[in-house]
Amino acid sequence: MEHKYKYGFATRQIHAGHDKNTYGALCPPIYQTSTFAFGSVEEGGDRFGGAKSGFIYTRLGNPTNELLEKKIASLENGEAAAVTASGMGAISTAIWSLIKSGEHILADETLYGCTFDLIQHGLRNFGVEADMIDFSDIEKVKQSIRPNTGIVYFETPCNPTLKIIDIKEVTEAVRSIKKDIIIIVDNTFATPYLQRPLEMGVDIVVHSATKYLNGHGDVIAGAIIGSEEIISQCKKHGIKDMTGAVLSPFDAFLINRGLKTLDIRMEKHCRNAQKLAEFLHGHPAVKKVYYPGLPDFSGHETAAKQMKGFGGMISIELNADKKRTAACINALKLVAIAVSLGDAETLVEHPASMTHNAYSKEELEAAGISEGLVRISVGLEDIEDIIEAFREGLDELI
Ligand code: 4LM
Repeated sequence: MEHKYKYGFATRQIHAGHDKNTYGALCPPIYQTSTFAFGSVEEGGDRFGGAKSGFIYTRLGNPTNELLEKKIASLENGEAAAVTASGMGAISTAIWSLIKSGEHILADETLYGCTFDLIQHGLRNFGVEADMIDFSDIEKVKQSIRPNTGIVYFETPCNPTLKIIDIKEVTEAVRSIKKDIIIIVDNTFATPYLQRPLEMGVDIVVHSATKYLNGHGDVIAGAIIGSEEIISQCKKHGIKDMTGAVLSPFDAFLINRGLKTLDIRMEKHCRNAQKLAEFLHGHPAVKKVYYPGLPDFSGHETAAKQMKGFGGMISIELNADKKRTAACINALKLVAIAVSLGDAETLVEHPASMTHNAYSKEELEAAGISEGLVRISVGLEDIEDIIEAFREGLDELI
């Protein structure tokens, strides 16, 4: 896909979507309103009927949210975007808007736990079939496409194992079997600064904007990016009638503010994560480090090909049983024990019992999520302090 925007990434993350409004405010105002007054009954009818453009009601559209949508669409190099009340709001809106009962979803088996739960358990109640397989096995992907497959869905890097899926390879393989499948990629871990799946042929990118896009840990939000046609369907049908997952304009304002520094935040997340991963790799208490920036990591080459940097997420397995692993994490200084990711603060969590507890024991095993796996969202603190915190904790295990 050609880059159709005039300015570079950093310029767009600051300016895109903002027309400086009537008063010339440098920072866009927050249109914190649920409804919009019409000049007349006829005008209201025209707006509802589509004969006249204009805002109606914030569930159907809002100027603050629209600004953010233009910015995110621009950063992902997409035609349009819809912002939502959460990442799950984005994922469920996209899927509900585009799948029909009797159709089939093919998804990678390593996904954020709630997405896994939605596809593996939730959608089945509505007659949507699902297969969850390992997308790094491209022959298996091809064999698993059925005549009724409507959506192909994956994350890369995957939550929480950082598995890397070759976006171009999967997209081409899927299209070689069936052209009209909608391919959705969750780009939360990478962000558009590091990776732009629409440029590699996918149809839709979804985000938990709660994470790096906002970057400050004070908002729950999501985004869907794709063609005008798809986004219009997600807005006019999905958000408006089905999920109602509309973002608060105040939260849209915060994400717009956070996005202005996305590139420099991601650069530091990547730098810090690389240094921490190298330290952990050499520590005797650590059995395995999952980080795409390590040359011996299985997805390293593909990540180097399709990403601009290796991201801020690391997972590790320790040379310790569950009890000692927990004790080690509990004792860490500076680092918060919390789910979520992409904040300024370094966070650690235990996927098997927290973010991925919707997986059964067998499903965890198939997805490569061991009982001993610990996930780290490397923050923006001084790397020496982050490393020191882990050194202190891990040295206890030797
Ligand atoms: C977590 N993740 O992993 P909302 N897509 C991905 C995610 O990691 C998440 C969502 C969507 C975590 C939350 C507790 C790849 C969430 C869902 O939480 O609905 O904004 O995003 O720690």
